[in-house]
Amino acid sequence: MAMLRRFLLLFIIFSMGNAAVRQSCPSGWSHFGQGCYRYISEPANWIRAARNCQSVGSNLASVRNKQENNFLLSLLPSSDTRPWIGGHTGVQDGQWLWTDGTAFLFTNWCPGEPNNNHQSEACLELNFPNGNCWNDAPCPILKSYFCAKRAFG
Ligand SMILES: [Ca+2]
Repeated sequence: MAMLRRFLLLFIIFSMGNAAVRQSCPSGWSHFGQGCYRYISEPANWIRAARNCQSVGSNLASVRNKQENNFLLSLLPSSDTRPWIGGHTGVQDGQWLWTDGTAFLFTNWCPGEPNNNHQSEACLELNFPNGNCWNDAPCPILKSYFCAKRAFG
């Protein structure tokens, strides 16, 4: 009976351990709020970056508030790194969407942006210089990027 009790106790502890793991993120991903985030340093154009994120069960990161924006900035290897995130206006000029389908509500545009310079800027880069703010940039440019997916549990 004591043996059985010990076994049950171990089983419960083990189960709780698993539950705790389920709340977090896979190895190599950083946890914030309900999400897991990964900075990919290998440069890619925006569409390739989006597809690379999809290939590992994620999307290019969406940014829903200032805290999430600051969290992504904190993961950058240097203050002048300007990665892609999931915002795009590829369907209709000026109509911004996130690749993960969430509503495009919060914005952190730099002054004068998005300017769709030369009518060729349909993708969103984080951390434009002099303000750590957002800029619309040409999608074919090769950049590092952020993937994001929901945390387990
Ligand atoms: Ca721009």
